[in-house]
Amino acid sequence: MPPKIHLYMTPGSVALASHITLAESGLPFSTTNLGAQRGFPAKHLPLNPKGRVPILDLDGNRITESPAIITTISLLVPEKKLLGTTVLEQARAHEWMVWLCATLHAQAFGGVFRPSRFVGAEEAVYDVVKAKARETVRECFEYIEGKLEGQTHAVGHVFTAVDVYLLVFYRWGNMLRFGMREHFPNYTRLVEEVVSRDAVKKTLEAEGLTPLND
Ligand SMILES: N[C@@H](CCC(=O)N[C@@H](CS)C(=O)NCC(=O)O)C(=O)O
Repeated sequence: MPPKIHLYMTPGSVALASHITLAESGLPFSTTNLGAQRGFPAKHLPLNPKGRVPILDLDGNRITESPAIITTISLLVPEKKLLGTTVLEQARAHEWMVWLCATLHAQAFGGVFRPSRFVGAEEAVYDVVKAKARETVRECFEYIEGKLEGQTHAVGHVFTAVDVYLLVFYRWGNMLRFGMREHFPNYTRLVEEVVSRDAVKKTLEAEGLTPLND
């Protein structure tokens, strides 16, 4: 019997990576939108005391943190090789995911979207924090662009869930007007291929999103 899987998410958030990975897995699952666009609703804190989406419920066990959720889904369908085939590819996939989660998401985008997490109520310096964070986002995009030079995908030469995780931040880059297509052609080529996949199209449609948010 397949596991009972439920994903708590919010459209367009980082939960999109877990949502698409579930769709790619072919496993049956259901979703609930927790409405965390402008902050995690306090009434849902019992689901995740850290106050974040995504949350994966697997047979009654709740799993948080995108890299852990994506790894869990990948382990449920080993034949799909959602995080690569060889030991080295899987190591690279985790290397990417940890960096995307801790540096690009939490540090860089965190500073742009939530400067209060860095300087508390010091509103007078929010713009300074945001400007520095935007610079860090750009540096991260440049790093990604360089890593994708001569590479069809983030890991090896085939699709992995890392490509989907990268799609989330490309869409945010367009939202923040980073000129993604103009400045990051390798990154653009990758995400254009990602959004042509059936599972990705289906998930974007289910979340009510345009593919690249441009
Ligand atoms: N480290 C977590 C971070 C998740 C996260 O920051 N989610 C955001 C949406 S993109 C959220 O729930 N924000 C609610 C809030 O900041 O109050 C992960 O990678 O899953």
